[in-house]
Amino acid sequence: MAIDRYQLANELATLRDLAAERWSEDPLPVGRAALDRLKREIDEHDLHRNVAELETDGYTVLPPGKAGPLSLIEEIKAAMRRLQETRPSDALGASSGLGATLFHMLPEDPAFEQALMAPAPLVLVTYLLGYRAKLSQCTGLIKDTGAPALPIHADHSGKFPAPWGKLSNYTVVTWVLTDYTRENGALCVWPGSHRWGRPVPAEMRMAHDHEEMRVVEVPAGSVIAWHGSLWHGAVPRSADGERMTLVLPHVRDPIQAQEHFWASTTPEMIARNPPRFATLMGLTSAYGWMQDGPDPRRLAMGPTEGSQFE
Ligand SMILES: O=C(O)CCC(=O)C(=O)O
Repeated sequence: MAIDRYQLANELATLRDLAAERWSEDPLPVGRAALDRLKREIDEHDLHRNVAELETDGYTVLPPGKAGPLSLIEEIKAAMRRLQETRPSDALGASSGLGATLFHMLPEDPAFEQALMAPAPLVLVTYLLGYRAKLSQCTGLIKDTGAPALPIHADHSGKFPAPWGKLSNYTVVTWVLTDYTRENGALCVWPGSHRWGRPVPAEMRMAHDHEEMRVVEVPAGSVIAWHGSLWHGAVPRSADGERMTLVLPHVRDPIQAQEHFWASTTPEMIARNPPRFATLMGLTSAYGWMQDGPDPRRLAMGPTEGSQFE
């Protein structure tokens, strides 16, 4: 059965019209205005230390309660458990080091929208990727006892040719849903490695015990964000029970998102979220037209080359 391209273009145009209406309530800034608004938001959410850590270490941690209430953590976990019962979650196989994977969870429960729109992590996304950042994945990871180490890698690998420039083009926001400890199979990072702008060499991929690697031991409810060039992985899980994580990678506007969020966004989702939600879904991006061609309104919503924060 072929997709009806005229119907698809019409449905997409309807969603984009709604996105444009919401945009007009709070147009995303360009140039100096982008920098000024970002500074205000960093002040408002008291994120100066986190922004400094993104520069020096390439990652930062928001403590429990800063990104969202602990009740939201419980809602996210419950939604993931429901999905795990109804969906295959072994697409990548147990040996991948990612555990059971639940892809494209966003349209399945409003708790994921709340995590995506949580103001403090979103300021960190803006700092790394600009106001026009799009969501690239909404993925759940569930690791049980015996889950192997996740090899050390940088998220820019396999996406952008190296050497990488200093800007992040892909940034992960990770919601830690169960305590991260070494035994629980926590994330591990090589602080400062994002400044090298190069992939992890093959001989370092299993160097989880290297003296420069830091195991990120943080309690449930923490949120971790990192630069796309940061070398990171996860240590194996030896403890009983499960490690649960919500992973929200984002990309800069002209970069292809990994999941088709425009295809699963509903008018209700656009209506119940702040205007920026539609931008995160890719619905205000200039590109991705069909036979209707480029829309001058969406071209006008793009950056002006004035600032990396646009
Ligand atoms: O939490 C993990 O196991 C690591 C996830 C990861 O490497 C990533 O999201 O890029």
